[in-house]
Amino acid sequence: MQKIVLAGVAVLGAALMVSSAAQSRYPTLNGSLPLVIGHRGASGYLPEHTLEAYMMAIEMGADYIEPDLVATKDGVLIARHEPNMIATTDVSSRPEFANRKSKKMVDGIEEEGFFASDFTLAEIKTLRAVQAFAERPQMFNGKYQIPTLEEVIALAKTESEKRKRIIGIYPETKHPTYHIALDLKLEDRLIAVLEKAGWNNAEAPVFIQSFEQSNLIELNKKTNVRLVQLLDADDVDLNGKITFAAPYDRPFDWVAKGDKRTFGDLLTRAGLAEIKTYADGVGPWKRYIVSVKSVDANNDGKADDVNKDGAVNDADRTVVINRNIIRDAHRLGLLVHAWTFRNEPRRLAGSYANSPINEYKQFYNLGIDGVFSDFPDTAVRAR
Ligand SMILES: [Ca+2]
Ligand SMILES: [Ca+2]
Ligand SMILES: [Ca+2]
Repeated sequence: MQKIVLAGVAVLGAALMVSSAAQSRYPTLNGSLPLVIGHRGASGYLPEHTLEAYMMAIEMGADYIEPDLVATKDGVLIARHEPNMIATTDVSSRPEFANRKSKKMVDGIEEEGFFASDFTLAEIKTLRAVQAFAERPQMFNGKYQIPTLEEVIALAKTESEKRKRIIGIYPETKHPTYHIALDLKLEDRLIAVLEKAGWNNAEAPVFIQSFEQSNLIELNKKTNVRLVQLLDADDVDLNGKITFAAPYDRPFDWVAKGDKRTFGDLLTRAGLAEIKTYADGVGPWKRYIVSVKSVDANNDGKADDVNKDGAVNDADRTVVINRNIIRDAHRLGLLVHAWTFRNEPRRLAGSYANSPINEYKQFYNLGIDGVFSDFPDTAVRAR
């Protein structure tokens, strides 16, 4: 009798899985639709990492919003892509902060600018965000504040309630080793904020991501929140093969401890199995999955300007499927969330015929579990 009941449950389970997979149309790991992650908010439209940019991503249908995290002098986690605020805020035009200009080593590279760790949160709140990409709208510069992680969580919760759908957060620990050297270690601070929000658990709508490995291994021991290992690279060669060069060749904690492997080694089957011991997914640069190949008809070793617009960029390249990383990762039960999807024609391979929809559809059809997009409206439309 018990056997029959169990068989019935199994059939019901299978039926549910089929219906949800059919619903998603795409071969994702768990049969649900690929997630649209608002990369730095709707950063294609508004200055990145502002509540306004996150709000726009939510309005456009993003499932997750993505705050990159750095620490202030007083140890508060704020949303910035870089510890150096010179390119994304108006700090360099503020005479009151002129004496804060300094040089610091960030992952082996010397930078000059205004670093978050030299400013209190109260001081940072007087700054205003600016658009860092010259080709994107500049009209919102000087209008929006720099948000804290707590404010980003509050926005996600309020909007989830209002819209009757769950909006998650996808925080990235930026430069964990650098922050340890400043005595502003990120991980316990992040856990404390998640704990306060009631989101320090496996069921919370949260993924924590990092390009470094040691801090994810540490986080895996301290929290049940889902973790994603990011995987960078330098570029691709003329044939579409991934190339490795510092500082994008390996996690900086590996540089610090002399581990000579590259991010590419983490995407071999053995590397993925290693990631599986501490993380729930991988976040590779999209070129690991679908790369781009150049034309070099004149054999000078450099990519040609195929579309003759005076610039050599992705529009002159054609797509080539690299290795089936999605399949390898899925076999191990790892999610795959790739980055970064952008609408600008120069960032789209010629094969997509100027339509970012075609790029999303290719990745969706390959079974990608999530996409980090600067233009979440397009990612949602393609889905
Ligand atoms: Ca990020
Ligand atoms: Ca050439
Ligand atoms: Ca061109």
